[in-house]
Amino acid sequence: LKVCVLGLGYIGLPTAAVIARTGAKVLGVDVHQSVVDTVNSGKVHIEEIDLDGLVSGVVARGSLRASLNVEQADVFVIAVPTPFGENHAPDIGFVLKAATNAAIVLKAGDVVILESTSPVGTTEKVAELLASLRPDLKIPGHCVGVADVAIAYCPERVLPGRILVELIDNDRVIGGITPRCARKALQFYRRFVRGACVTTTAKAAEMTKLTENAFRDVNIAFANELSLVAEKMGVDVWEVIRLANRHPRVNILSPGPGVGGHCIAVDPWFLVSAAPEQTPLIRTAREVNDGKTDYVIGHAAAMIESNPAARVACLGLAFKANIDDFRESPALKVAAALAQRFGERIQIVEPYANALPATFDGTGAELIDVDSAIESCEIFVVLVDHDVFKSVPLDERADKLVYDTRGIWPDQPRLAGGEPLRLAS
Ligand code: SAJ
Repeated sequence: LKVCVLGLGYIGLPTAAVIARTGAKVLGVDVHQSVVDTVNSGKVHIEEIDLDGLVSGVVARGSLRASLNVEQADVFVIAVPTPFGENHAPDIGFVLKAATNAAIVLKAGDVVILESTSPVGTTEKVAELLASLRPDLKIPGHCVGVADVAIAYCPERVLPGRILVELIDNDRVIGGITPRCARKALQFYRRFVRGACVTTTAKAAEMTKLTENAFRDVNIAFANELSLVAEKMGVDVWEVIRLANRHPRVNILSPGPGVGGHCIAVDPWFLVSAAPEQTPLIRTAREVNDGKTDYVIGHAAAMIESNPAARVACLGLAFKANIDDFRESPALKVAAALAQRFGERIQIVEPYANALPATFDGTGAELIDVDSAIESCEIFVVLVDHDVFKSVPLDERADKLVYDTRGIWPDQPRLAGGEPLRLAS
């Protein structure tokens, strides 16, 4: 079996490597020469647990290679980005470009699968495009009788940090332009997926993916809203959530400094932009989560202003715990805003960074380690729940003024009535 994976990013590269491990001959295609060169040398350009070993193995065996150009294959997997542009409208330009490239080499019997998170209807647009580019082929949805190729949508659902495990173990939703397309795509996923593979229509599969991430966003927004209410009431929100979650049908997520990453903070907008009138809840959840970041900036700034002599440690820049991914990170946004405003009073602790990102240039903020922060800083703003932060014992931080946006230190002393604003001495 020959497989061509278009897009060698966070999803495409692990997917290509996992398929190559099954013995298929995989060509990974990317628009960046540097990515192509890195993969061909058996290395990886992204951080993901165990990915480097897997890629070097399959490249050395000749099962995976990379190129700038698409070649003939039996299965095409499109895993390119779908960013959003002006007014949160999704941009499927990269998907259409990838499909256009595949169209050149497409032949009867091939399967084309879109994995990129996409607005509902995108797979049908891909079919339409292929029909217009290849009038010599019978394209599903655009022909009578049995089509020459199969076209399906199968969203990725993997969690960064667990990608290689979840690619195999998670259930997959496979949506075909026709039921026959879904069955063809199913045969392909059965090669490497241990989870259940369920088939449906392309549109239902597209909406399912968006729904999963919107569900999580709405639930995080609920937790973030609760954190504001609890603060106003002078109640510990973490305590309330812990207690409420003892109810058998309640499962509240964790508040934080906002929602980051490239999925949960983006995908709900695909639903909102497609059906603005029908999505007040999903839109508001997005606004609540983005608003929480601004709230945290304001609250931390007030603490810092009230203690003009204190030095401040911002703990974490990553968009979530125990990863080195800083894209769309609310922690980074908060730390950068504080550094812009308070300059060299701000120290950054991020064990997953070798240097501070460029947004800190000229602010005077410095990257330090946890021990230096404990020695030199009086105010701690906890922005990421990295395990290394959680393990700092109370006796090393009892005298600190702490703004813990992630609730990692439930034993931290608090003044009655909520967060203390001023250092005792
Ligand atoms: N977060 C909270 N509170 C929580 C949970 C998360 O504030 O209780 C924050 C995180 O700190 C982070 C953001 O939300 O900033 C997103 O983190 P996440 O762990 O919820 O999700 P991602 O973006 O790493 O991955 C999600 C996953 N989707 C779901 O869980 C429904 C993953 O399965 C998807 O494959 C991925 O999006 C994707 O690519 O769409």
